[in-house]
Amino acid sequence: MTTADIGLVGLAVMGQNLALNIADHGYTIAVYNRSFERTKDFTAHCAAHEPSHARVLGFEAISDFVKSIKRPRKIVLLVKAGAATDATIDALIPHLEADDIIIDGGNALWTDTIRREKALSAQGFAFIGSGVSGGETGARFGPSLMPGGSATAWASLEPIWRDIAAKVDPVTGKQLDGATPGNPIAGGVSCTAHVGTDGAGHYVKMVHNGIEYIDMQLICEAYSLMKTMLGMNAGEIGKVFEQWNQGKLASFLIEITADILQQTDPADATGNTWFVDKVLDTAGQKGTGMWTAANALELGAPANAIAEAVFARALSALKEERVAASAILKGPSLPVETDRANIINAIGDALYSSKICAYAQGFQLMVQAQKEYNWTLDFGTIAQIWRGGCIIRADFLQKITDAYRNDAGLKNLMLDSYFTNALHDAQNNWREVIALATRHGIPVPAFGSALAYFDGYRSATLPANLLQAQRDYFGAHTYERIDAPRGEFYHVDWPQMPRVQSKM
Ligand code: 2AM
Repeated sequence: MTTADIGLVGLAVMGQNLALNIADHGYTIAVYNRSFERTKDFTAHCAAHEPSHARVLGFEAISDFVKSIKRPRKIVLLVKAGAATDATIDALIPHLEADDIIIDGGNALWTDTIRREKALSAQGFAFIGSGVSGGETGARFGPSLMPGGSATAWASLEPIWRDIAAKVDPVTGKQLDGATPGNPIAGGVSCTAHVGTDGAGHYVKMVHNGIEYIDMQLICEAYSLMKTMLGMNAGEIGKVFEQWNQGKLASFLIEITADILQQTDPADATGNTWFVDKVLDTAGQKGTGMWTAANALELGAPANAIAEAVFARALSALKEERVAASAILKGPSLPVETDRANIINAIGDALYSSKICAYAQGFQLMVQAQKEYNWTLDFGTIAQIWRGGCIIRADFLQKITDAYRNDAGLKNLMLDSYFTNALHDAQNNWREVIALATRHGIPVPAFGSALAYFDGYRSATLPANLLQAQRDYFGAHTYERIDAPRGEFYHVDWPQMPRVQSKM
C-alpha cells in the first residue's frame, strides 16, 4: 500500500526524533532500521506515548518499506556516517524507481556526499546531503537544516523540510520555543534553505561545527580566567554568563554554560560541590572540527582560531602527561587579581571580539570553498538558518545576515561597519586580557590566535618578505619585488651574491 509521504532509515535517537517531528507536522512516515528490534521498540513507544503515532508506520522488510512511500520517494537516512551510509544506500537501490530521492541527514564528509550524489544521479535517482544541527532536542522539535543537492530534488523535499525545521521570529530572529509532542510551532521563519548543489549542505554543516568548536573553546577560556585569575567559584562565574546572555553575547552556548556552572553535583547530597568541578578535563571529539581545520589547511584559508580549538581539545586529552609535566615545568604564580568587575568586563570584550574573528574565519573559509567546489553560497541565508535549532544559534548571527545583505560580496566579516566598530571598541580590553593571562601563565590559545588573526589581517605589511628571501636562499623558490609588478619572479644566486655591508 502506498501511504507514506516520506520514509526514514536509522532509528537511533536522532532518527526517532526526526521521524516524530515529521509525524507531528501531519505527514505519514514509514520507518525502517537494519535491526527490526529497534523498529518494534520505537513503534511500541509511539503507540504508548506519542500523539502522532498513527502516522508512524514501521516495516521489517526493506522492500515493503520502500513500496509504502509515495513516488517520487523521499527517504531520509540517519545512520552512522561512512560505511553504514553506503551500505544502507546499496540496500535501498534495488527497490528504488526513477527520480526517487535519498536524503542523508547524517554527519557525512562533504566529499562523500559529492561522490554519492554523482553515483545516484547517474542511476536516475537523486541525492540530497542535508546537515542537521541541534542534537536530539533539535531533531525532535526543530533543527537547523542545511540541504545540498539538485534544485528539483530540493523542490520535492522543501515543504517537509520547511515544516520540521526550527522557527525564528521574523522580526527579532529569536528561536520560537515551546513545542511539545503533537504540538509543533506554527508560523515563524524556517531555519532551512537550499544551500547549494551536491556536498554544499554537508560542507556548511561541517563549518558550523568548526565554529562550534571555537565558540565553545572561547567560552572555556573566559571561564578559566575567572576561575584562576579572579578566584571565582563556578556559581559566581555562572552568574556572569547569565548576565552576558542578556547582552550582545546572547546565545544558546552562553545560556547552557550559565546553567551548567550553577549546577551542583548530583552525586553530593550536601549540595556543596559544583558539578563542573567534578568533570574530568579531557575533551572528546568526533572529527568535524578536525575536518574543518584540515580543509582550511588544504585550501590555504587562515582559519587559525578554528584549528586552535581542535588542538586545544587534543592537548586537553593528554591529561596524564599534563599532570606529570605540571610538577616539572614551572610558570609564574601571581596572586589573584582584585579588580574583578573591570576584568570581567574586559573578558567579555575579549570573548566577543574573538568570536567575531572566529566567524570571520568560518565565512572566509566558505568563500574559498565555494570557488574550489563550484558552489554559489548565500552567506546571509546561511547565517539566517543558523539563527534557530542549531548549537551556535545566537543573536549575533542576525548581524552577520545584515552584513551580507548589505554587501553580498563582503571580503571579510570584520570589514562590515558593525563588526569593525565592535572590534575597535573592544580591542584594548581584549589585548589587556591576553596580556594578563600571559603574565599569570593561563593558556588562552583561542583568544590569542583570534587576536593574531585580527592583527595579521589588518597588517598592510607582514614579515613574509623575509620568509620569501629565506625560501629563495635555500630552495631557489624565487620572490616578487615591491618595486616590480605582481607576477614577476626574481631569484638571487645566493652563493654568487656579493655580500655588501650596509652603511646604514
Ligand atoms: P542498528 O540499530 O541496526 O545498529 C546508528 O547507529 C544507526 O545506524 C542505527 O540505526 C544503526 O542500525 C544504523 N547502522 C549502523 N551501521 C549500519 C550498517 N552497516 N547498515 C545499516 N545501518 C547501520
